[in-house]
Amino acid sequence: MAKLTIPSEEYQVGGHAACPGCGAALAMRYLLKGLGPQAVVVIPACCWAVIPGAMPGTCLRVSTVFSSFESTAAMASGLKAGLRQTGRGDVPVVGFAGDGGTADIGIQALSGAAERNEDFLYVCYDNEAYMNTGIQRSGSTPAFSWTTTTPHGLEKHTPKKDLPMILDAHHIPYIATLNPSFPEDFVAKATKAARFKGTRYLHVLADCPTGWKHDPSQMVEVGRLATLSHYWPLYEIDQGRLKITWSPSNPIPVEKYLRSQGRFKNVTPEEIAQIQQTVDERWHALQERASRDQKSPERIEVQSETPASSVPHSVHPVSETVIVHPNEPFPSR
Ligand SMILES: Cc1ncc(C[n+]2csc(CCOP(=O)(O)OP(=O)(O)O)c2C)c(N)n1
Ligand code: SF4
Ligand SMILES: [Mg+2]
Repeated sequence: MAKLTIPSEEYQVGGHAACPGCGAALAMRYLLKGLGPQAVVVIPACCWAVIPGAMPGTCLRVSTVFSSFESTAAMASGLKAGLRQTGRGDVPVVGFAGDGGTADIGIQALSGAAERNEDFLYVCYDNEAYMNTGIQRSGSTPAFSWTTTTPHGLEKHTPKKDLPMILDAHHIPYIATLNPSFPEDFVAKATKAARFKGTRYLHVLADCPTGWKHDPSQMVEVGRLATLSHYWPLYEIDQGRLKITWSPSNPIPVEKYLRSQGRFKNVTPEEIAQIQQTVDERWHALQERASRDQKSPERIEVQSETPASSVPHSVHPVSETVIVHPNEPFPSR
């Protein structure tokens, strides 16, 4: 049986204040495994502003700075500049924000920083609504999803913003989509992102059982359905070249993913067909781009410096924990 190849070190310890089954909590845990103990994390207003716990306690073993809702990328840029000026330019700076703080209120600071190619990693954990303030719709909420501001009968009809592609239009060195239900792909991308200089962007599916309305014990399984149905494709854009990093050999209908969550309980067969069509079109566009990019490696000129092979981040031993291939059922623990 395959061995887990993600690091065994933990930089997020027990006692966090997230709801049971919170995908955002798992996302931070895996991210820090990829980045190591040096990282300085900038967190705006969002669930993660409360998840670390009440001061002076914290579940994080890395330095954290809390920013205002809209200024994650601006604060990360300034922090990095300050570290450089004080001879600590090697310290990795990470912005870690929700979808509301990224797709909507923080997009101006992020776009400006990406255009300047500021040297930090930005991570959006996307639970597809403003969860911390009571499950309001964001620009990243998918069509036909229930939220408290899109109740039954008044659902959103437009698709979610395609944030990775918005960032791709800024020609930054590295962009990737991640899913905590695929831990090895997740940690590999976090580790890889740390090796670049310039602005890097990771877009993470972050299940929220509270807002998505399902049993918390199903969090990993719901995430698996997201990628198995192509709802949440796993890809990276490395210096302008798109590559699908994992794809299911037998994709499942998106209905299976939708039916796993109460927020989609009122979707009609026509709406499911519409969602399926959007998912299929996007998947085919990704496949076409991937095959084009593989043939034309120099197609896009990016603003990056060459990946810095010497950027310091901790080297992790391989864990002995057993993991199964993403296509196989999870073992009971
Ligand atoms: C300028 C400003 N507007 C509104 C708020 C209230 N607020 C705090 S957290 C939050 C929701 C954040 O949503 P998201 O970024 O998606 O993160 P999540 O709560 O889902 O983790 C809101 C609206 C605020 N703190 N500051
Ligand atoms: S509301 Fe959702 S995102 Fe926030 S802590 Fe709970 S499960 Fe996590
Ligand atoms: Mg959110």
